[in-house]
Amino acid sequence: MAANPKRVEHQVTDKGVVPVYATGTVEQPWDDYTETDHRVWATLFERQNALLVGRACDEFLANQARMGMSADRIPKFSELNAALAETTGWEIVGVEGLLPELTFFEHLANRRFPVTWWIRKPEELDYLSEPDLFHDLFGHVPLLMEPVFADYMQAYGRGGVKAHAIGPDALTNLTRLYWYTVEFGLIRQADGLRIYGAGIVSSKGESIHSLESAAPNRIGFDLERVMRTQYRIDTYQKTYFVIDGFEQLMAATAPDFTPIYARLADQPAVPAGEVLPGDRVLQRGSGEGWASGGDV
Ligand code: HBI
Ligand code: FE
Repeated sequence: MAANPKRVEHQVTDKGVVPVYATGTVEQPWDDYTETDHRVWATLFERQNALLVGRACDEFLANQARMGMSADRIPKFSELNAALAETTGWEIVGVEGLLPELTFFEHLANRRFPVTWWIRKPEELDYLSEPDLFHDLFGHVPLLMEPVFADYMQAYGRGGVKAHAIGPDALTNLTRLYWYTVEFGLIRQADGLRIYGAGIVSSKGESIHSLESAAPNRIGFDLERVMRTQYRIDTYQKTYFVIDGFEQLMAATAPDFTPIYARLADQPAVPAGEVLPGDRVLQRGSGEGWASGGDV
């Protein structure tokens, strides 16, 4: 059994004490995965794909198939890297788990996506405290085959390196953008709303909740609104932001963020469940089941 890596240190952040792993990359120990590891992958893969037809955006499912991901076995990073190399030039690198922010940004800025090498245990199927192989590989990697989204991810990494030099408030603004797009973003297709966020597509409950529940707000994407908005790390999101296409997301985030950070510094953060007068409201949530405290 591929044991979970030893945690090398912990970082005190505004989200509490989080484990921070070594910053190095590791080879995927594919031969060490056990039948249990492969069965966890197969169970999650089959369950999610059954849910995601009609819920995930077209690009997600098409690229998952195109790169040859299946339920049979945990995919080999080397095989997926061959598909990525000939489409968008992205590369999967194995890591122990969460990386220091700057290290993470530097990988993205160089078209490297860090994927945790170990997969959750059978008893952790539905909840995990940190990203594992299934979240990273199943959730994040297929869209790295989509050229415009691949460009967005690299631009995000470059922005992260710059934000890291500016200071913690800029980093907070930028992390919110990552959270409400890369992790929990929704996209409008001709045939309706679909999911593109990795945190949603890798979660059984949130794949349904994000599109079909009356509880959350669904609001049209606006860059500065998103960068001001707090989010949830322990429950479903209270608000989902909707883009009209990956081109819109890329265009919206093309300008230099420095003046935006300066403008946002004078504005209060927006609580996760709030609706503002200028919002393009697709659904004003009922708020049913919302936890009162805990926005970060
Ligand atoms: N490290 N391996 C890994 N994966 C992530 O998604 C990740 C990270 N470190 C920091 C981080 N994400 C977030 O804080 C980003 O918003 C930077
Ligand atoms: Fe993620």
